[in-house]
Amino acid sequence: MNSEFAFHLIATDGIARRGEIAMPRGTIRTPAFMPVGTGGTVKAMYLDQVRALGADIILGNTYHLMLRPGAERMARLGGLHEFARWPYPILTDSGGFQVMSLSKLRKLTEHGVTFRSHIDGAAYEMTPERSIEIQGLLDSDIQMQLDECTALPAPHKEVERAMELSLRWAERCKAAFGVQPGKAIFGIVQGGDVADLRVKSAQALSAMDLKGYAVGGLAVGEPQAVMLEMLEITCPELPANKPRYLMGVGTPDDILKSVARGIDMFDCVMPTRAGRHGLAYTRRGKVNLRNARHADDPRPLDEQSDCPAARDYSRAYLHHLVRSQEALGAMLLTWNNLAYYQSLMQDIRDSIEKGEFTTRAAGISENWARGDI
Ligand code: PRF
Repeated sequence: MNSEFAFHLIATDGIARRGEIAMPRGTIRTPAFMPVGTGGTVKAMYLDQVRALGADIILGNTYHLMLRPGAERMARLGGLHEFARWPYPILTDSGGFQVMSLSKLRKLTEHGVTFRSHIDGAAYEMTPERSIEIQGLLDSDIQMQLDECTALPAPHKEVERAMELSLRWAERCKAAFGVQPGKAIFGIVQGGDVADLRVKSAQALSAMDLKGYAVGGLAVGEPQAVMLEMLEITCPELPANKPRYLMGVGTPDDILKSVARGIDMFDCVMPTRAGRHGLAYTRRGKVNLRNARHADDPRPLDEQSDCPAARDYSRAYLHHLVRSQEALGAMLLTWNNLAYYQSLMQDIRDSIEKGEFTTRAAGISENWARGDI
């Protein structure tokens, strides 16, 4: 445990990095996958289970929590850790991305963004200062700057405007955050699919000397090759001694390829959302449990897994639960999927330490390509 936020590298293997972020509420082993706990819950999971799978940190969303139950109420109730019974680190997204994707009647100015709640239509204003204030009321350990993420494809001028605005908002968020040794604020690189804009954004943010950096504005409609090219351009511009977080990514293949390009942290709704839709992630790829071919299959998803959901229940039973829309179906598949993602990250961390990341990544991909058996 550390009284201050401190990142250090334990090993590197090519560009891949194995590190550790020490914080007052716990240590985050990187590369890390952060399960998404949007509204104070990792859907269909007990947080004790999430912890037991090896998650060192979870993600919460400013946008959802400000609307319901409300940031000031959360603060009165002792903050998000106390509210949700998760005493370990929490990273919160700043709200801009969700305002743009979920709310109605948005109006964006230099000052901030006004919008109507997707829940009851009530009017709100989000500014860089308010976003940091809310993340403080939630008692978030790693806070994200307010940014504007441009969906791709987009005109160059539009990508440039949003990137420049995000830089000015980063300065305002940094000022609003002030000095909090045990906590961190991360900047977010924008710049769409334009190499020059990515470089400019990464350099300007690096000069602000924030405690970590996210790469935003990717996995928003562009091909994977474009995302990887942007990482190849962006990561070398970021300081080597600070953590790098790729927001909202991704598939196991995206994660392997992004670690190979220098990314340390990930979050994605994929394992949790897929679990609620009858999809299982396994060493041998994705299995759609809705499919009739599982109706008579007594085999578990993965007899070698440590996770009871993967090891102890038949595919026939999981198929039955999914088809009957039973809550337990979503619970077991989410458990299985998060177990798979956390074991993937453990595998990645171990292989970087051994200097075997490239070979191991190829092996994981090969097992996926071979498919379900
Ligand atoms: N900005 C913020 N949150 C995000 C993104 C972003 O660009 C993305 C893009 N993949 C996911 N979540 N603030």
